[in-house]
Amino acid sequence: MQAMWNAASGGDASALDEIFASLQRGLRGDTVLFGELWSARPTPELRAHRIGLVGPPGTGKSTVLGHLAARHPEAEKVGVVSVDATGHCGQGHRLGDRLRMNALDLAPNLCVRTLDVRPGDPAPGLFASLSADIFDALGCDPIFLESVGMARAQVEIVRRVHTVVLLVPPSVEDPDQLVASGLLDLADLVVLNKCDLEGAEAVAATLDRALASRSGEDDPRPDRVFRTTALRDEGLDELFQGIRTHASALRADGVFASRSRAQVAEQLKYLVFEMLRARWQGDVGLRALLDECARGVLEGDRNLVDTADEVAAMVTPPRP
Ligand SMILES: Nc1nc2c(ncn2[C@@H]2O[C@H](COP(=O)(O)OP(=O)(O)OP(=O)(O)O)[C@@H](O)[C@H]2O)c(=O)[nH]1
Ligand SMILES: [Mg+2]
Repeated sequence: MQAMWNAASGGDASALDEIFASLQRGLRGDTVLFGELWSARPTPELRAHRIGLVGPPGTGKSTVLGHLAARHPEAEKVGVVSVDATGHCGQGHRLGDRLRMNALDLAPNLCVRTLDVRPGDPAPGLFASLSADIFDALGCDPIFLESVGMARAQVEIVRRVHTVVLLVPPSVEDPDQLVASGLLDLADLVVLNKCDLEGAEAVAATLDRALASRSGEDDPRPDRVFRTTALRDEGLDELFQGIRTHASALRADGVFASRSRAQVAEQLKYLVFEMLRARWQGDVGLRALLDECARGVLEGDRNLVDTADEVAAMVTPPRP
């Protein structure tokens, strides 16, 4: 395990593949392997600034990301986790990685992973945040989580990051509707990309008004939309700085740490539920009890909901 992590730290792509394969097996129930993989991480503490890039397909997220990553010096490793719900990366992760980062050649300091998430997959958000943990352990900072495709992937990402960047295209049908949808409230930074296209400034002005009205005195979120034309690398300096400023503001008032804790708590919650489920499924006594209770429900002697509540109380150890 240790050798695998060391090789991955040195840039060995097949060692990184092995780490991700072990994570996947871990998430499918091989908790022993998962535990070994996690305890062999070279740096167990989680430090990286996690940035979520969300927005409709084709808005320019990958293009923006490429330009932001290029602003980091070569000595700083930048992680990118793409959550792909479109099935584009079904031909192998590395081909998928390149497909999604077509905007720029992959810089040597960029660690990219595309997660192939199919509709019905149980925990895309958990998979994404544990993947970010892997890059964190390999020394990447910052780590971007980019959603591709369906809205669910976006919502999953929002809870796993410190800074949410929402990208909007000028073609957005009705900017007022976007404001009404509540999506703007989820975002820390809002970016209007493709400002070279017609009508961009009018959309930007509507978004500016919405952002000005959402922010209170202590709100670290910028009250103006960032205007970028990623195709020509315009406006990216301001966005790069805006993201840094947001991270500093979060760190200054302790929100960074509380968001980090919330991310780990979310992971823990899922794993605890999964472990309880696995334990209960193998518990012969519980199966017999359920069978007995089912008989009562079937015959009308027991109420379904009250019975579930009683069984839950029986299998949960009393509070100390
Ligand atoms: N006109 C214009 N086109 C842009 C700009 N930025 C990106 N594009 C183009 O928009 C298309 C989509 O860009 P991507 O960066 O792949 O967009 P994305 O949001 O990552 O797309 P998905 O990952 O499929 O959701 C590409 O053809 C880009 O060249 C821009 O500022 N102006
Ligand atoms: Mg993309």
